[in-house]
Amino acid sequence: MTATPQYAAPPIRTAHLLARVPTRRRGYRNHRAFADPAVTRDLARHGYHVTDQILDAEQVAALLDVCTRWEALQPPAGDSRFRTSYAPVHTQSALAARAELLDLLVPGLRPLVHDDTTRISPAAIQYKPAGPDSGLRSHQDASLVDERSAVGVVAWVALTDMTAADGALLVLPGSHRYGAWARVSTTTDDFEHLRPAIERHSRVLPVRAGQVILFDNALIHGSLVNRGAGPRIAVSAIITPDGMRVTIPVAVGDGVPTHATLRGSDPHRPLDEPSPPVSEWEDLGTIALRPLTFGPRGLDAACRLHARLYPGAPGHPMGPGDATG
Ligand SMILES: O=C(O)CCC(=O)C(=O)O
Repeated sequence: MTATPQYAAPPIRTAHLLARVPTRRRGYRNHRAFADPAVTRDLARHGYHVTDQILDAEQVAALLDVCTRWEALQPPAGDSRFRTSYAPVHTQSALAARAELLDLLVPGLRPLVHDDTTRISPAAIQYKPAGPDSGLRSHQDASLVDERSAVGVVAWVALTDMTAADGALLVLPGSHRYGAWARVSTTTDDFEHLRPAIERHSRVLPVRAGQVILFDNALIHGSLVNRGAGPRIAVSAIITPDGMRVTIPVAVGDGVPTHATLRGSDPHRPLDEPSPPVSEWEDLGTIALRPLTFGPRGLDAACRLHARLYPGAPGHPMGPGDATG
């Protein structure tokens, strides 16, 4: 028998979701990050924004070359599971890829942001082979900043054209509003019992190579099985307020985490120096995580309320052949 986790913080219930749907995240007012006000408006409203073409064909080709060389260095895989250079991040090939993303991707994304207020850090290659295991279940990424007053945004850049059939990104509009709780990095099955509700309300985001999807770090997201003929390839970067340290909660103990150690990066570390492993970042103390006790009906109600208050979320619903796994 497994012990019941002892949480030290009150649970997140349906009432939290419903109260948060109409509440704007303060970070979008506190930080002037994006050059185009439509980007901030969509991020604040829905939790994501799909840009027009940002990278040109030459930039896309150069980044594809980085991804292809990284992939060739990976141990052979016997399945079609999603692969990222983020984990493990300290291999030689991941460090080399990160350095190249810094040179090639970060300058390409600069036109999107106000340079004087915003830091863009290279993150990872997101490589999805074609095949039945390639879906990525909906999840949240670890929080990167204190989301009560700030926002962290992922810039996810398509390097191949993609429709639902090629493993496009899937996002749950509005989930960044009620989902801004302290989160550890995990793609465990926290949301498995919510999957039908998540997928009913999620939007598929088809894009062409060179387009960028900006999404709030709290957004519930995943990606579809790649039913195409070749790999679906993307790269990502992290956008945070300049001068603000990145803070990542790292789970304490085994099993379902109830607490996390908050680890803080050095905000003055130059971007061209590789970051040490998160376990070596400054220990900022222990924080309590909150159990998620809402069920599919609560999530369903929050999604319906969001759609009523903020209609027109970009993207289209999942089709009958689309799956995350
Ligand atoms: O590239 C994908 O398919 C998923 C990306 C993702 O989940 C992430 O960047 O956190």
